[in-house]
Amino acid sequence: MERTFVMIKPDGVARGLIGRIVNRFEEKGFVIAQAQLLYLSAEQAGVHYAHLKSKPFFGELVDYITSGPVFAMILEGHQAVQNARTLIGFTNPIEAQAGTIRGDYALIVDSNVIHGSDSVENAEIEIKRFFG
Ligand code: IDP
Ligand code: MG
Repeated sequence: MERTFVMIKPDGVARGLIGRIVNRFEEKGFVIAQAQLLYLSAEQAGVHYAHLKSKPFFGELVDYITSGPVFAMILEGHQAVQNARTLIGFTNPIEAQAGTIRGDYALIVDSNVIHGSDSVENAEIEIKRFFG
């Protein structure tokens, strides 16, 4: 069964959305294989977002993702990576459709509530990074 890595970001945790977001993944049919509240170090954040290092918002992104605890999960299911990305919605909440997590719970790309791995390969790398 395919696995993916999903993480409710500090804004989602602070707004009390863990239960509602976990519920959506459960209703969709995913199995929650592991879950854990954790803090990202600045170093971990830099590695996780290495593909965005050249962007002008990189510093703010690292500050944001390390600003409080995140709720990290390993989800299992059929084509878990793509199914989770579809449920999460587009990166920019303005483009994310209603019914998706970002479409329903976020207004702005700077704080878009949730992360989901973008490929099977990256999912395995991120699972290793955050769950060892
Ligand atoms: P993804 O999270 O949908 O995979 P990525 O392009 O990998 O999107 O970007 C990672 C994260 O970086 C986004 O979820 C968002 O938190 C942040 N981000 C992306 N683009 C911007 C931007 O233009 N301004 C501020 N933050 C951004
Ligand atoms: Mg990404």
